[in-house]
Amino acid sequence: MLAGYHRRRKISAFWDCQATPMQAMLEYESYTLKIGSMMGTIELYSLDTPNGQKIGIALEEMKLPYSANVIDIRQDDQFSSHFVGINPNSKIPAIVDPDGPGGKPISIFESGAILMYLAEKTGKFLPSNPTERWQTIQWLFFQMAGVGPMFGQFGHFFRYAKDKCEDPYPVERYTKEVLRLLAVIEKQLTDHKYIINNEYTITDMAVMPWVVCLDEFYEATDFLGLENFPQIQEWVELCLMREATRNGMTICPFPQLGEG
Ligand SMILES: N[C@@H](CCC(=O)N[C@@H](CS)C(=O)NCC(=O)O)C(=O)O
Repeated sequence: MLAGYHRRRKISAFWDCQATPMQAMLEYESYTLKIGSMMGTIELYSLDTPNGQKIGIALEEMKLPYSANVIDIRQDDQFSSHFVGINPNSKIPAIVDPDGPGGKPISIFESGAILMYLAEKTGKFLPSNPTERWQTIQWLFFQMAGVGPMFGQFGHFFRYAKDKCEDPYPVERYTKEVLRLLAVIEKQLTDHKYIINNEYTITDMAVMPWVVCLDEFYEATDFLGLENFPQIQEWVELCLMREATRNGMTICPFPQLGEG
């Protein structure tokens, strides 16, 4: 898988580049697509941000064959015509499954939809019991509509745009919302090992990278007082004890800037 990843990274550097020998590139693309579909290899287009990591975790946990393509959003790869053809919304992550419904290729964007698709495809990490299944979907939507957008805005104003905005209001507003959401998760985990009872599901895969991100990307551990959420800490450790989960978080690393 990683060999495929390195080979394709070289190609991705040429996307939208006028000087590219187009014929050779198209032949190469169609060759890798043919080989990929023969093997049922899922093409992942992503980067190791929290939204991207969710899908890496799912692919590794579900043991699906995949090929990882890094989309460097700092270099505007997400606006290349190739990627826009896969996700018209120009955001990572996205996948192309050559073996979709009816054996036909399908491309999917929005990390929550991808997680549900992969869970249905494999019959893993989305409980079959209807009550637990809907609880899983409910908490997945809670992540998609609440945790992701709110934590993301917090990180933007707290870390990345801190020199661009002197008004304290955005940090105050999003800090309050992040703490409120953390308290909701903390409560849910009080009598559950994972978010849905004792079962690791796509919802854990969706929420956990965002909690890790508060520390690793935003460096906000002390500011937010994350030690005040012991159930969350314990659950993050439990998730990270899973080798496939740890591996999945690193499959689309940020290229060093200046790297081809
Ligand atoms: N709701 C989307 C959010 C995707 C998203 O915001 N991706 C970010 C990286 S975490 C991105 O691609 N940003 C690039 C840009 O905004 O141009 C999902 O969960 O897939």
